Amino acid sequence: MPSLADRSPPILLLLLLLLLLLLLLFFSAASAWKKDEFRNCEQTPFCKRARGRKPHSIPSLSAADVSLSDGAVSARLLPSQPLRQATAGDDPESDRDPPRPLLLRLSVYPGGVLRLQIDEDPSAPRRRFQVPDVLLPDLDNRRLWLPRLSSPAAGSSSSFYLADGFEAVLIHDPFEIQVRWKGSGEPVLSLNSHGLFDFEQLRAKKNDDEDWEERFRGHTDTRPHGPQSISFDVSFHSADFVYGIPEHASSSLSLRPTSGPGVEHSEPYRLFNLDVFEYVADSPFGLYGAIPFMLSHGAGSSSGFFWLNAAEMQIDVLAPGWDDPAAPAKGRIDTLWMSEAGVVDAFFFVGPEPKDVLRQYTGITGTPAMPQEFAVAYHQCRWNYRDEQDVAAVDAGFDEHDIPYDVLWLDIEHTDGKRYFTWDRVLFPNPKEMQEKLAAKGRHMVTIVDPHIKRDDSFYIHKEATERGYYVKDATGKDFDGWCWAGSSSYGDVLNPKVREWWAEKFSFQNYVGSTPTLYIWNDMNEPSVFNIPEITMPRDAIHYGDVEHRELHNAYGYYFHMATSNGLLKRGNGKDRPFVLSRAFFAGSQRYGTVWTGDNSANWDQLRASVPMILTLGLTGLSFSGADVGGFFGNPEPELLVRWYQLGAYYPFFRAHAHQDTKRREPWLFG
Ligand code: MIG
Repeated sequence: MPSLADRSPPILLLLLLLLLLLLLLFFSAASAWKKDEFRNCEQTPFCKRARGRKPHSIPSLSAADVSLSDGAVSARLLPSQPLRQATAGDDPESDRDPPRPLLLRLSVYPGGVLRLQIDEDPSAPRRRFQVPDVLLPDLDNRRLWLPRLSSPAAGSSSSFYLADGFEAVLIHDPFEIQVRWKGSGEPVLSLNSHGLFDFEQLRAKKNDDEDWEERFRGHTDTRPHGPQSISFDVSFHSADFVYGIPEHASSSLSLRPTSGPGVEHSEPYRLFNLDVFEYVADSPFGLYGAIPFMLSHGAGSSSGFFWLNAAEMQIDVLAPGWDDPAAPAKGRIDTLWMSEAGVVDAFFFVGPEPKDVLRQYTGITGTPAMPQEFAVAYHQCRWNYRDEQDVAAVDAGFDEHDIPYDVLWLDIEHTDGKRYFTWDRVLFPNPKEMQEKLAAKGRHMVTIVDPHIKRDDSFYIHKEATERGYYVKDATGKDFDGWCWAGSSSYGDVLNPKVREWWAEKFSFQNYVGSTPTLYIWNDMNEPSVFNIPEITMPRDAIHYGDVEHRELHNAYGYYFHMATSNGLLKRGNGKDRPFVLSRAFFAGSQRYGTVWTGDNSANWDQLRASVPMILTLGLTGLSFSGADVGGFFGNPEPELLVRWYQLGAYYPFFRAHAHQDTKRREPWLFG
C-alpha cells in the first residue's frame, strides 16, 4: 500500500491543475463579454425613470375632441386633472412646463391592423423623427375609411370597426386603447391600461445650468434637445407566452419575464444595435439588430404589437403580479415599452392565429425577398481565404471529397487596406478569372463591403463622399471621423436617399472593378461599429440628413445600408438578377433586402443551442432567411460539435460555415 508521502505529489499536482483551471476560467470569463462596456438600464436615465414608476402613479392624460377626420380617428391628449399634483419628487426631469396637447390618430388597415400615432403638435420646437422607408409604400392607399364612431351615452369612450369580429376602442379618461372581440367584448390587446404612458415633450432649457448632457465611460453625449423619451404599457390578453423583439441570445424561444415577482434581477430586453464582442448565450442584452415587434400566444388566440421607432428601446416583460402581488393576472402578459426618442407609431395585430399575426405584420413591413436558389444552399466562409491559390484549393477540396457547396466567401483581408470595392493586388491579382472559374462549376462568390470608408484622399469613394457632403456629421458639424478596420474612417449618411443612390452605383460592374455577375455582397459592421466610441458605435449626437440625430435612427442605420447595397445589386443586373446581400445589422423590414446572420457566436454547445431560438425568433418577426455561423465563430470546435453543427445548420434557412481568423482551419474534410 503506498504511503501518504507517495501519494502527495499527485495530490499537489491535482491542486495545481485545479488552480490552473480556475485561473483559466477566470481569464476566459474576463476576456469574454465585457459587460461594463455597455450601458445598463440604471445608467440610462430614460430607462431608469420609466422602470421606476408604479402603475397609475403619474398624472394621466385624457382624450379630448375625439372625432373622425379623413376616415381616421383623431383626438388631443390633455392632462386629466389640473397639473401640479403628485409628481415623483426625486425625478428631476418630471418638473416640466405644462404640456402642450399631444395629437393622437387611430387608423385601420385591412386584415386586422390598428395603427396608433401620437406626436407633439406643430408648435413643438422641433420635429420629432418618424422612421421613413420601412412601411410599405402603398400602405396609405390601403387604409380603410372609417364611416362612423360609436360612443355610449355617457361619452366615456369611442369605438369603431377594426376587422370582422374585432373592434377598437379609445377610452377617453384616462386615455386607453383597446382591441376587443366584438361579440364578447373581451380585450385582445390594450395600451396604457396601467397608466404608464409618458411622453417627454421637447422644450427649451429652463435655465442655463440645467444639465442635459449624459456621460458614459469618458464620453459626453451633448443631448442638445434634452429629454424626449416615450414609454407605455402594452397588455396581451389571453396570452400565456410572448415572443419576438430580436435580437437577443437566449436558450428559450418565449421571452422570460424581466421584472416582477420571481425575477431576481434582470435588465429589460434592450434593442440597440451593437457590435458585441463574444456575446453570452443567454442575456436580454441587445445584439446587432432590432425588430420592435412582439407576438403573444395563448389557449385563446395570438396577437401582435409593433412599435416603429428606431431609437434605443428597452422592453420589460412583466411577471404576473408585478402590479398587484396579491392578485397576479392569469392568462395575461403585461409589457413596458421605453424609447429614448421618436414618436408613437404603433401597430396592433388582432391575429387570431399565429400565421394571421405574421400576415398582418408583413402586410405593413413587407414579406421576405425571394432568394436565389444558390443562396439557400451551403456557403463556405472564413476570415480569411488568403489568396487565389487558397480559394482554388478550398474549391477543389469540396470536389475531391464530393461535398456539395455553392458559394465561397471573402472577408475583409481580400481588399486593398480595407478600402471596400478594391482587391489586394498581391493576394488577388485576377479576381475576375477567379470568379469565372467558380462560375464555370455553377458556383458563386461573396465579398464583404462594410460601411466605414477609409479617410484616404487617394481613395475615390472617400473623395466623392467628402466633396458631396455625403458623410454623417459629428455634433460640431464636421464629417464624423471614427476608428474601424480601415483606421480613421467616415460613414455614409444612408438615411439620405441620394446617398443610398450614390452607394448603389458603386456596385455597377464598371465601378466595382474586378466584380462579375456571379459576385454577391456581405454587409458587416453596419450597426454601425465604431471602435473608439463607448459601446462601439456612433455617438448619439452625430447628425444625419434632415438634422436628424443619430439617437433617433440608430437602430435603422444598418437597414438603410443593407437597402442601398441590395438596390445596388438590383441596378447592376438591370433589375433582372435577384440580389443576395447578407447583413449583420437589421431592423423591421430588412426581410425585403436580404439575409441576416446572428454575428460572432462561439464554438460551444450553449451557442449551438441558442442559435435555434434566435433563428426561430427572426422567422417569427418576418426575417425568415437567417442563419448562425456553423461551427461557431470564436474558438475551435471539437469534431463532435462541428458535426452536430453541420447537422443543425442544414436546417438553418441560411447555411454558412464561418470562423475567426485566429481559429484552426476547419474545412469539413479536415476532421476525418
Ligand atoms: O470585428 O470581417 O461578424 O463575421 O469575419 C470583426 C471580420 C469584424 C465581424 C463579423 C465576422 C467577420 C469579421 N467581422
